[in-house]
Amino acid sequence: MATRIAVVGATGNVGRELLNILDERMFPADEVFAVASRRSVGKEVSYGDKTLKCHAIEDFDFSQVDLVLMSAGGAASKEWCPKIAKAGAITIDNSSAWRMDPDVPLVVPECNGEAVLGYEKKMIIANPNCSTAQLVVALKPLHDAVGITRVVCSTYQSVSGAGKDAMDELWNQTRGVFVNDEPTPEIFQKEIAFNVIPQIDVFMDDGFTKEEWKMRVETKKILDESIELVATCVRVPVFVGHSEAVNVELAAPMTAAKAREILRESPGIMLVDDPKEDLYITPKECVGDWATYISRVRKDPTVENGIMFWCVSDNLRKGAALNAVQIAEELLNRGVLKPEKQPVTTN
Ligand code: 11C
Repeated sequence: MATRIAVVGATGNVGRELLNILDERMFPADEVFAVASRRSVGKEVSYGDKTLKCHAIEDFDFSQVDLVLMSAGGAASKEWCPKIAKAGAITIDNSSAWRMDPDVPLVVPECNGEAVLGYEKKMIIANPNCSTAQLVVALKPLHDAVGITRVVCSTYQSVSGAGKDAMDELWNQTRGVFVNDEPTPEIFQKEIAFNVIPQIDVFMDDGFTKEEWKMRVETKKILDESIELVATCVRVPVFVGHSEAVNVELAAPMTAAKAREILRESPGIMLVDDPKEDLYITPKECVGDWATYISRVRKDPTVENGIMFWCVSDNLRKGAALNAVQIAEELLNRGVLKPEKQPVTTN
């Protein structure tokens, strides 16, 4: 297969990042198309120094591409991924629609890159939820070293995870507080400006939210079914960047210094950890970046083999668009995709 790509959902938060990251990482695409809903037809989006005009998904001929990077919501993914497969292209899907399908690999390249080869069954590869992606990058090296038995995670998730309208809601409510004209919540269940909301997605029968359930089942599918995980997911008034406070129980003892050494050497991770110098990372500092930042690594003295840390990443990048492009790179490195055009070389 060549490397002709369609980015579906090209006008959304993640779609725009997909185009930025394809360009930044110099992905050897033979051709790139921007695809969106009918109301976005003719809208322009940037791809490096080029401008692409959006095509309507209903009118787009998917047989002219090899790879689709899809970020248009679960309903669109459910409907379109099988049609795209019939047209002969692989979809890397950002929604939750296919993640737990046993015939669809769920991939974070730092953890299970080889799983991309399972694309063949349905021609779909799923991208995990943003809060899962950064967490498994951090957990993988500790699990490889001594085994993880249990994880307790509290998240502090930015509003961009809920889309562009959610970012506008935070902006308008914040402004509204100062001019005494606060709009009522529409996207979030409660006011998000100057507040935190312990609900992301719907509540399930056991009292957990769907976001908390996703973190549990997706971590198991990507890393190891034996890992137990509970999460409390909280929305905070931050535009971009998800943060997580993570408690890990290990199968064998490990010092905080050893955990730092392992994490420092591991792919996808930047360790920034010197509390005496106030060195730790906040969401504002990770925006536009590729890394999963880890800070405040310490021993949990309340359990036998416990390690705690703080983990921050750009949810639109590692949590979505960057991970999707890394999956495409895995397909390239494993020979599933082969660019037709020769890269331009200059002497
Ligand atoms: C949020 N994590 O921050 C969600 C967004 O399953 O892909 C991503 C939802 C998903 O609101």
